[in-house]
Formats: sequence, structure tokens, C-alpha cells
Amino acid sequence: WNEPIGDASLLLHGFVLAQEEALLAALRGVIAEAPFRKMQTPGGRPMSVATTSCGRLGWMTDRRGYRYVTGDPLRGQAPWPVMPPLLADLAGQAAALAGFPAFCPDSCLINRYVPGAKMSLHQDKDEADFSQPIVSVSLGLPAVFQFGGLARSDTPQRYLLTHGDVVVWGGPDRLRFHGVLPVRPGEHPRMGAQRINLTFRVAG
Ligand code: MD5
Ligand code: FE
Repeated sequence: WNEPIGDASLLLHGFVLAQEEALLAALRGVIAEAPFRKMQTPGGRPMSVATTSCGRLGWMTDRRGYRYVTGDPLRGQAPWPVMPPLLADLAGQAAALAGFPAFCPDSCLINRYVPGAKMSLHQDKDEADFSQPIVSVSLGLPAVFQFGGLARSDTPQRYLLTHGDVVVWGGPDRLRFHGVLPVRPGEHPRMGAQRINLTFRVAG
């Protein structure tokens, strides 16, 4: 079912489950080409999630800052893997249901959370056009998503995101602070002891 969680944000419970196996096969191909790696924050601390990307642009962080790049630094600036059409299509369909027709992402950031990994409250501000939504797909272990306000100090709402859930974040919600509480230990029948989150973005 579809649950509005903001003025222009929609949680589509289980939206990708009908195409679970094809989605996982496509994801495996991407990860085989561009493996997960741990990146450093500009402050020099390792992120607790491991990251990779597909699409024309990939997100990265190192001592020099956060940015999108066309070449993978781990593979001698080789292009990021092509965004599998199935993934782009699912993201486009979800965006359309939330009122954003013609969403055409040029980047998909893939985060892997093992138990204990988290993402602190932050805003996504490295993209060129904040009128474009972000679409996220959650796979594997459940996680508590914190959905705050436009100020870091605003008390976040909490939503449980589970395997197959899709969220479209758009309009005024696009710049809300958000984060993920530490993933609890567990074993997902299809994904094992991990959570993987895909975020589709128009970055450039
Ligand atoms: C995750 N990832 O579960 C989350 C879910 C990230 C990130 O936050 O930046 O990789 S994506 C949630 C999101 C993205 C953009 C805007 C908003 C939420 N929002 O306005 O709440 O790995
Ligand atoms: Fe984010």
C-alpha cells in the first residue's frame, strides 16, 4: 500500500517485490563490476556504510569533499556501471505514482549496511536541481529511517523500511534532514545479514 509520509513524499510498501529476482540479478551485475568500498568523510572518518554507484555519475566522498564523478576512483576512473534499465524503470514508475512524471535518474548510489552500520542525520545537497525527487529502494534487513525537518534540530519522525519498500522524496521534503539508525543484527532470508539501499538521483 502507499503511505504519504510528507507533503510530496510517498512510501510504497513492497513496490519492487514482484520483480525481486530480476532486480537482485541486475544489482549483482553492478556490484561485480564496481565493488562496495568504504569511503572517508571530508573529516577523515570512515563511513559505516560501504558504497558503490551506477549510472553516468557516481557519488563519492574523500578528504576533498562530497561530489559526483563520472569515473570510479577505485578502478582508475573507469566509467561507473550502466544503470540497469529495470532499475531505472522501477524508479521512474515509483516517481510517477508520487506525482513526478518523467523522472530520469543519471545516478544510483548503493549503500550497504551490515549490522551496526548507520547514517547520521544529513541533507542531500550535492545534486544540481532540488526540484527533482530522489527515489530509494530498501532491500534486506529492516531499518528505522529518521525523517526530520528542514532544520537539523527538528525532531525526526521514524519509519520502518523493509525489504522491497520504495520511497519517493520530492518537493519540499527533498531537503529534509534524514538518517538511518544502526541496523540491528539479523538474517534476511533472501539478502543475509545486510541491508542494501539504492537511491536514484538526478545529480547533474
Ligand atoms: C539509506 N540513504 O537508507 C538512505 C535512504 C543517502 C541516504 O540518505 O543519502 O544515501 S535515502 C533517503 C533520502 C534521500 C534524499 C532525501 C530524503 C531522504 N529526504 O528528504 O528525506 O541509505
Ligand atoms: Fe541522504
